[in-house]
Amino acid sequence: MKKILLFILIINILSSCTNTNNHIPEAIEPTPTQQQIDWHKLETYAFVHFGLNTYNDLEWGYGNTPVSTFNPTELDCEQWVMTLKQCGMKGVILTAKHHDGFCLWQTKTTDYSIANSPYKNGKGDMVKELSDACKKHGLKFGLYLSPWDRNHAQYGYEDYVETYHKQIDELTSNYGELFEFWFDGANGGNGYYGGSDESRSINAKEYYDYERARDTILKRHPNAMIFGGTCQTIRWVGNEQGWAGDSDWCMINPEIDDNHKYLTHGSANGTHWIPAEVDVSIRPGWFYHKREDHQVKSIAQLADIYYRSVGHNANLLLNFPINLDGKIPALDSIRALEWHNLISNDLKDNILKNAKVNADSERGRKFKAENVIDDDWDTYWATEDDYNFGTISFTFDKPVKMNRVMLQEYVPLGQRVSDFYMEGELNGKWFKINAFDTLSTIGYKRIVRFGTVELDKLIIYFEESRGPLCINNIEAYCAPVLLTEPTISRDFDNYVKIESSDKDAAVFYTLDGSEPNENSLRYDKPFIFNENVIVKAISYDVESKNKSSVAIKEFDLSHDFFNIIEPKEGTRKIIDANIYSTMYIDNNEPLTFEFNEEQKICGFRYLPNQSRDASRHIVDYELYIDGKLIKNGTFGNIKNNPIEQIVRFEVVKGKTVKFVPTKNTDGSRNCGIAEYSIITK
Ligand code: FUL
Repeated sequence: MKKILLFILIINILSSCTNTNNHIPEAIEPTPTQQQIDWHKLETYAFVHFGLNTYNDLEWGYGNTPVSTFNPTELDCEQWVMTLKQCGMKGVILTAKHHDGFCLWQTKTTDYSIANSPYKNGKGDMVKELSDACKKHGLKFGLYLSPWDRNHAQYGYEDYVETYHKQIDELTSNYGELFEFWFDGANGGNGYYGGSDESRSINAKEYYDYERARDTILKRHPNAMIFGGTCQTIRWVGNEQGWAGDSDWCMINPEIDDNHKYLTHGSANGTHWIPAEVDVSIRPGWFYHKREDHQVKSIAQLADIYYRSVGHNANLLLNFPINLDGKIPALDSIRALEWHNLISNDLKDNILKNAKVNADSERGRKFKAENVIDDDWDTYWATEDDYNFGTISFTFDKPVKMNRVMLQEYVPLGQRVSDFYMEGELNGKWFKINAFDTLSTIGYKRIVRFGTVELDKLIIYFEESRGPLCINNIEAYCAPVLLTEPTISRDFDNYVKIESSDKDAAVFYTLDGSEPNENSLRYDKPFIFNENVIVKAISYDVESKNKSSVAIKEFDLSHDFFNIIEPKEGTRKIIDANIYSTMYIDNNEPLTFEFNEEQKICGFRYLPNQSRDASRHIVDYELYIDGKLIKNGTFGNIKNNPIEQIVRFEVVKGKTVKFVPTKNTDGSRNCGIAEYSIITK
């Protein structure tokens, strides 16, 4: 019996030597830890920024804002958690302490904390309240603890480092499991520092002793990811706008100093698996400001962020500022929910499910090409040794339409692919599929977007890879056309542009004030129009015949019809159609337009600077036509709501319009104007 068994064993060994096909492909280092693999699978989770800044309209509190101002009256962590869950978020990270040093938990390390605020008579603990809500509703919980502390008297000295580590100790001991710990990169500079009111600088790499922090965190939370610092397991993506590179490796080399240039794209030669996390706020600011209520990101912007973060091999950390009531504002919740529904709907029916799959190289049945559509994350298609390339095709019974392809590499064996492209075949004719961005890397997940194509065969060519291909999943979808209101703009050269957020949508418009429909003018490229006009436009799906709501934009006579005679300089900024470029003029300094010929003047439009944290908006003004005061007034809520201000009055015939700002929102010397025009119709 023993002899027979030995014989079978030898046969097996021999056959596996001759048929390399059944070997698991060798891992290509670096590879992720199991914890990192689990983190990749989270894909989207939330940030909440909340604290003293919220109650003082600040982004970076100086460290001296009175604790007494922290007083949420309707705080509801369960509302946050339930909202975030409904939006598909897998976890939430709270700013336990921001740069101002204010601590949201019952800490023994400082008096600058919730314990000395009116909230629950000093008995509140935000870290506990949120972690309890997370436990109750099944959301993961993480913490942001700013290393920079603008309140602490000893910041910059040894004592503060001890305090900081005690804070880490408290936060990692008392609040249950943490899935991520966030060390912000902003460090040193001016601050209150216990009343010293000075600038202090530190060497972040050495000062904070991140190694000790890592040991404390991982001892108690072995599954937690660490963001930032010198022992990070995930990396900042290099911007706060919501995108990772279209080429994005999970690897970087933390040993080299010039790491910054690798943040967005990673590096094929990176020595450590440190994948990118994309952090971005649903509003311009991280903290809540009433003045940003009109700037919650649109569904189209959020969808783009999703495809350029999760779809670019990164995780998305989407921030929700908490408002003064202590809630996620309704507008933000609704927007995020609509966005989640949109993405779920885009990626609902996988067209490849029933396709016939073929590949030009397979490592054996265990690694067959069909594994990419079997819904099992742990089975994958792998090519033979030395086949660092390969082709896979999907054939359909009848023609299908698609505009998204999702690909995943089996990352436990390392990230490999560095170049690929796709073709379609319809009725025997081949065509290249033109993706919206460059196709190079895949990694944990890559979603490729392109204009809808019809095909009966999809073929993907993997041109280059760091080793044999290991692809565990490929899906394809036909996302419905996104029918959002088009954006209408006119530039300095009078070109009118009407853009839909979805390249598959048609755009129809009118210039006579009538409602646009599919029989109106069809937009194909920018056109010149320098007179006053109302443009109305819709996005339209030719196939379903569905349309968006109507976008309306009014333009006044362009600068072809007038000169700005004072001030002498900088006036281009107010007619350049750029909502961020801003001209500043002193209070009581006139802005004067002189028309080429007499006009029927009946109002004006003023747009304050739309940049994040912009200030010095005009509050009070006077307006003269041919020397006569026609109107003076106040823009009541402009500080909180800096949207376009439109003022209309009875027609006055004239040639010269003098607009004089007399007071701004800040009580300072000058006023900002991003755009300005005169209504003559
Ligand atoms: C930045 C900070 O300075 C911001 O205030 C915010 O917390 C963001 C998430 O990180 O670097």
